[in-house]
Amino acid sequence: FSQEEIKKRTGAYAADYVEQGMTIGLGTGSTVYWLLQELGKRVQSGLHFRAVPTSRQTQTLATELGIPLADLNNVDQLALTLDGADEIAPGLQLIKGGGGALLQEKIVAAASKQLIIIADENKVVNTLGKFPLPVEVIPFGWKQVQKKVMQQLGCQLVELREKNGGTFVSDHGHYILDCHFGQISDPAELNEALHLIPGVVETGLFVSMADIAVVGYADGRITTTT
Ligand code: DER
Repeated sequence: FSQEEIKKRTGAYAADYVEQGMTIGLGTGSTVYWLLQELGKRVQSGLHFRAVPTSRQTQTLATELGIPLADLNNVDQLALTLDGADEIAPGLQLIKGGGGALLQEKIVAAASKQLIIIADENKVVNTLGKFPLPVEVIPFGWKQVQKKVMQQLGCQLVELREKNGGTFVSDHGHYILDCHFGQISDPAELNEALHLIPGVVETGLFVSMADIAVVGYADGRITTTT
């Protein structure tokens, strides 16, 4: 199967986690895109649930598909959140944020009883860090954060994310620094160190947050890891 077909199969497979009457979190990205397509079909066939989106992109797509939305401030706890990831390491430690939605994704994930990650096999790694770690920062003085990540945390390359020839701005008006650590041996420690830098809003390190990873493979297998 092609990567897109793997994403489609994995996204559709994960729709089974959504049960009648649930209020859930809906992630962001190209794998979640296919989950949404499947959930849209099931809504047409009578499945009732409500969803808190993790980005404007997901909110728009969910609305187009007839998926009822909920405001996180009207919810005590979400039954589960289904979301993608950029890297999945042992212990289900994650790097997320490739799609630029990490802040809202982490808030929604933290409000959920369960975080279920859906991904293709390319996301599974032994150690985090080959994928540049997204760090969401306030625009004011972002170069100070860049300098500290390089000088204090020893990151060789820290790039301000660009989009369509300009600086990328997140749904919440922030910038993203993509930090090329190469290898992150202690995600928890790095996450804490980053949060101590004034101007850092959130990081793409989802440490001990995921409960299940649903991974699709080119040979057609779909595995579920807890
Ligand atoms: O930004 C994110 O964390 C998204 O979940 C995204 O990176 C997932 O990647 P995908 O588009 O390959 O599913």
